[in-house]
Amino acid sequence: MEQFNTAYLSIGSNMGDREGLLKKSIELLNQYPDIFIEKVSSIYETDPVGFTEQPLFLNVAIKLKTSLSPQALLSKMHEVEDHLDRKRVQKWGPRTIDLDILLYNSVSIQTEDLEIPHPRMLERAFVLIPLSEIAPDNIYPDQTISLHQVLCEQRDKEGVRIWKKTEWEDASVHSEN
Ligand code: PH2
Ligand code: MG
Ligand code: MG
Repeated sequence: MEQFNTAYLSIGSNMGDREGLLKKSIELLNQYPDIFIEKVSSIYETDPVGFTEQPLFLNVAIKLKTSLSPQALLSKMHEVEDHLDRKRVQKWGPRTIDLDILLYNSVSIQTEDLEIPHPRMLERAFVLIPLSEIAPDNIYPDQTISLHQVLCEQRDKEGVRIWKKTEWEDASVHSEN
């Protein structure tokens, strides 16, 4: 099957075996025949944003190719979250795993259960720092926005620390290149 769409995802975990859960979620996504993981950023340890009285997160960004529509991709992501025992207890509270679509080609979608680009991605260093490792600077659909520029203007960058430089092999997924 042709897998011609490109999506960028943000993944976070702040409960249990955080690194194991991040890696497992990437493996599970890659097992779908219509999802092909192409790049994985380093892992960052990040201060919680929003509701701050909760454990530190590990965050990564990934790039994937897919033949799935944004909605269909989202429902696979929910399957992976369910498989990894994600409980939706508290909005922005602690979670074993959280998978969010950041970008899908250069589409803009605003529906009740899905917004692309992710509505808060440009405000979040825990999203932008991993993302800018694996995505071109001008990836945002509005071509006047440079990720690098937005990142330079961020204030909470200290809250994002490199935790493990991920070699591609560590992610247990295969690369085309
Ligand atoms: N996710 C949130 C809220 N706050 N903070 C960090 N550092 N990392 C996250 O992934 C995160 C967060 C809601 O999804
Ligand atoms: Mg989220
Ligand atoms: Mg989410």
